[in-house]
Amino acid sequence: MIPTYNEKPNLQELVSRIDDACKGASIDAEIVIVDDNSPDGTGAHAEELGKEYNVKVVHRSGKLGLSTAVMEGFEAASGDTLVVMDADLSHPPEKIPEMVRKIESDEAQMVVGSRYAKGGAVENWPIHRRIISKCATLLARGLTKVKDPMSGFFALRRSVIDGVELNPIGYKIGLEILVKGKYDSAAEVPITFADRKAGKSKLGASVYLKYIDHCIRLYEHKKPWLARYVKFTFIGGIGTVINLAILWTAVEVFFAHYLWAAVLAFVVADTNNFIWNRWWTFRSKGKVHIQYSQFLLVSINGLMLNLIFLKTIVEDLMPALGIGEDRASVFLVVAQVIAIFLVSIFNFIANSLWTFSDDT
Ligand SMILES: Nc1nc2c(ncn2[C@@H]2O[C@H](COP(=O)(O)OP(=O)(O)OP(=O)(O)O)[C@@H](O)[C@H]2O)c(=O)[nH]1
Ligand SMILES: [Mg+2]
Repeated sequence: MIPTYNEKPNLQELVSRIDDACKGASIDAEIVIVDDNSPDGTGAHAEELGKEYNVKVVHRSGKLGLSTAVMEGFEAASGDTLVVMDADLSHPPEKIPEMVRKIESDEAQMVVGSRYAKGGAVENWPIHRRIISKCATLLARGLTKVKDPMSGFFALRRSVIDGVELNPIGYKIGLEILVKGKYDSAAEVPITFADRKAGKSKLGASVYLKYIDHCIRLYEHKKPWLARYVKFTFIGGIGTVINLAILWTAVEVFFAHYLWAAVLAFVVADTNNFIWNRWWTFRSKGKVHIQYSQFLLVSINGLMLNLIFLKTIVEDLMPALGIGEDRASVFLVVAQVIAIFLVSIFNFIANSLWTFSDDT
């Protein structure tokens, strides 16, 4: 299964190396090329190669993305063991037999051609690309034990994706299958990843952002509560900064009473939290005004706890400890941070179970 977009200069070598490797290992391979109407004529060239090799070409109308190309290739392929690789000669076709053997002996149902397994390597990558790749791999750590989950070179038994809903927005379909697929064990075969032989890279900044978004969604799929709690806390953290900034400004600059300042800080920060949590944390599509009321109500209860806590600190604890005016505002801020932390746990549980319950 090879997705292609403007890969004409690489195709002849790729197909003949796959053919050699498979014939050498007595593997009866069908090469499926999914081309997105490449302007350089990759599609027609692939058809041409079909005269000499066992190549099936799927033509799509335009550049519809890597993941959906792979998914269409799965449908078009007739075999039971599927191998996905890039067309740019980054992935050594000579490793295909080893990967297929692991699947067919049932040692594993998913096999990744791995740059980061023992014996794997990357050739000629500039330092910034190595760092980006390592960071991206780190981000996927909690999703799978595979050391190179971002690899675009992988093999699987068809049953792994049978009935599994794959999200085509993801750029890294291999990672998606590792997370959602049905398999008992995944194995890695070390590969030396060569830089693309010819043609232009399709990597850009938006690809990285899409990857981060994809990872977050996969975490949500795998550990929904943990993922939502982390997002809720992250937004809460930003809300806390907003809250503290307003509290401080109101008290220090406008000489407001600290309780009124806390109320103002609460309303602004809470509205901000609501918007982000509804749209991002809970991806909710419920009725906005009802949810906003519920969210506020939850938060007001939280605020009650917050104010009782602050009042106790300021009016009982501080005089008892003999803390004077000079250190009062520092103490107040510390107390507020602790209060917000406790309240955030209460808020998360209440909003999950009540405000956004029908969407989660
Ligand atoms: N059909 C199809 N293939 C695509 C599309 N985008 C990328 N590809 C192919 O997917 C494979 C991987 O893309 P690459 O551009 O090599 O991405 P990369 O390996 O992350 O980055 P570079 O090797 O630096 O270019 C190649 O075979 C591309 O031709 C697409 O939108 N549609
Ligand atoms: Mg590549």
